[in-house]
Amino acid sequence: MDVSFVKTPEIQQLLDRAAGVNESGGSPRLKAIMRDLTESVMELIVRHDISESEFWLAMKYLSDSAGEIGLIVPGIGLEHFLDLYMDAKDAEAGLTGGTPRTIEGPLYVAGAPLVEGNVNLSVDEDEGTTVLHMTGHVTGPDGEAVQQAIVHVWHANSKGWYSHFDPTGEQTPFNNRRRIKLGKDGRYAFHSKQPSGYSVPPGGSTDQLMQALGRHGNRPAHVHFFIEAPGYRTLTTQINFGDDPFAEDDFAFGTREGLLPVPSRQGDSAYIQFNFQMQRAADDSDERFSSRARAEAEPQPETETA
Ligand code: MBD
Ligand code: FE
Repeated sequence: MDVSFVKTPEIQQLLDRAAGVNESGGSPRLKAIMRDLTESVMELIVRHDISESEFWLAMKYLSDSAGEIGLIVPGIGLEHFLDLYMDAKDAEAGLTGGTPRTIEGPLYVAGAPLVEGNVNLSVDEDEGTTVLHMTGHVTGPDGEAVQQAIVHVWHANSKGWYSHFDPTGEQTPFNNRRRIKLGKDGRYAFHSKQPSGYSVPPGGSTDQLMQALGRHGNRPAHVHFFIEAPGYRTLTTQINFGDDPFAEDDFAFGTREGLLPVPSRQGDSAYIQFNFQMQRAADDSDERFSSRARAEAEPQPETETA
């Protein structure tokens, strides 16, 4: 059958009623979006002649995978699409320059210790891994040192697990997570136990989907950042290790040109020198974080910082 079946009066009336189009209450914006969403699903059903059994299999997948939505969204390219869309809107508005944004991912935890100086991120034992030393500065559009910057940094351990989300339960709450308060020179420096790449939980919903698509669920080793400072646009980004086997094949599409430094390796140490450039905020909302729901943990008493 042809997709135009969805455009018949009977289906169009069904869509109007289901989306509350002629009801006075509710949100007009949500009505419009819901109507388009439902209509798109109907068109998919017809275009691919989806059977009742296939449809309910998909619904079961959706309900079973609720806990992995934060992984499925990057895995199917939607989180990267949001970045591309924001970039395109920025370009249209003449807003270019600075460090590229890239996906946040689902593993940030608010409340990490606020520290200063050359910071150690890794509190827990993590045997056999290299020490990563990362340094650089944070400047604005004119090359000025950004004042009062806070660099939120988080990464996995050598097993690819993030504290707070580690199924082995072996990490303390903020291992490999800190908020670094920068001085007037806008310079940052930290060292930590070098992360390994991330893999989606074996056998989980994301893994099942990736396998069914003939794909894998691996990310290269990477380090996440939020950088915030008064007067500047909050930057969400990450660096991925340019020498990782998955550097060119990230399942989450988070690797971008300009964000793939190759560490300089000497003995048991790896060094990355990376400078960030922020854009100026046009208004208050630019300075804020997006309102995405994020994990939160109790701020910890100050731990060692060197
Ligand atoms: C990660 O560590 C990550 O950064 C992303 C984007 C998705 C899954 C796991
Ligand atoms: Fe990550």
